[in-house]
Amino acid sequence: HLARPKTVSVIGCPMTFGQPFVGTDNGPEYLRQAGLLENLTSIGWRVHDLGDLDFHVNPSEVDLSLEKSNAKNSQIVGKGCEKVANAVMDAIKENRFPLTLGGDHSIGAGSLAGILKARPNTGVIWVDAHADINTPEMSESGNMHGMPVGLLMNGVGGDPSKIPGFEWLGSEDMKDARLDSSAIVYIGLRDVDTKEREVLREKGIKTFTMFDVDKYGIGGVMEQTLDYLLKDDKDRPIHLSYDIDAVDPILAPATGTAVRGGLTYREAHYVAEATARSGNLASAEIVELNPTLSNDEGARETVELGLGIVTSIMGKSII
Ligand code: HAR
Ligand code: MN
Ligand code: MN
Ligand code: MN
Repeated sequence: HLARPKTVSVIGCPMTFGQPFVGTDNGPEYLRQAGLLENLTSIGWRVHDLGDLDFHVNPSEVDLSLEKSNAKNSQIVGKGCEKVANAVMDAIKENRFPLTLGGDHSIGAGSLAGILKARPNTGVIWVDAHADINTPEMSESGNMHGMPVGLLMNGVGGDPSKIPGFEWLGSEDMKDARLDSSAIVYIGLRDVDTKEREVLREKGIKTFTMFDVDKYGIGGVMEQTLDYLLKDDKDRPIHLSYDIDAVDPILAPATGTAVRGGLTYREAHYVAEATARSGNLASAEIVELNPTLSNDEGARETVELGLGIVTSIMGKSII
C-alpha cells in the first residue's frame, strides 16, 4: 500500500530582539510569499502551517530594571524561546517534522531546548559564519542571537534559567534539556570572538571553518560531519540549524551580520542536500534573513536562496 506522506510543522518565529536591526521578523513572511509551502507540498510533504508565533510581550510584564544586563531584551527573547520550544515539542509529539523559520538566531535556544527535551540524543549541525556560543558573561555585544548554543551547552556559562525570561529552562521538565559539547558540529565559521574561541578549544568542539571547507572541499566536510555525529548510533536524529549568513554575502546580502568569504551557492546547497540524504535529519531551522537590510534585488536573491536551501534541507533532490 501507499506510504502516508510525512507531515512537516512549519513554525514561523518572527523574532528580532536578539539583535539590533528591525526586519528579521519578516523572514517567515517572505519565505511563505516566495512559495515555501507549495515547494514543500511539491516534494511530497503534508504541510501543517502553524503560522507565526506571537512574541509580543506586554510592556507591564517586562521588568526594565533587569534590562541593563548583558543579555539584551532577555525577557522578550526568553519568553519567545519558551514558545518555540513548546511548538517544537508539540510537533514531535504529533510525529511531525519541526521546521522553524527565523527570525534572528536567538530562537535557536528555544528550538534546541525543545528538541533536546523530546530527543536527548540529537546531534546538531550548526551552519553559520558565527559560533553563537557566547553567554551573557562572555558576550562583547550583549546580543542574544550570539548566544543560543552557549546558553544550552552543558559546562558553558552559568545556569541559563537564571537569565530573566529563561526561567522555564529551570523547570523539572526542562532542566535536563541541554547540549553536550560532543553533540554539535559547526560548518562555515569565519567570525569567532576571542572568548568563543577559548570555549571551542577547551571543549574540543568539532568545527569546520571556511579554512576547512577550502582544505577538504564541501564533500569531505559533510562526510566527516556525518561520520562524527553518527559513529556510535547510525539512527541518531540530527537537527540542522542554518544561519543564512554562513553563505557568502555576495549571494546573501540581506542579513544582519554579513561576513565575507562564505559558502558558495553550491556549497550552501550541498550542506543541505547531504544532511537530507543521511536519512537522519529530524528537525531544522533557517534564520537571519532580513529583507530590509539590502536593496530589492539583494533581498529577493537572499530570500530565493533561503527558499532553495530549505527546499534542499527538506529533501529535494536534483534528479
Ligand atoms: N559573535 C558576535 C556576538 O556575539 C556576533 C554574533 C552574530 N550572530 C549572528 N548569528 N548573526 O550567528 O555578538
Ligand atoms: Mn547564527
Ligand atoms: Mn551568523
Ligand atoms: Mn550553558
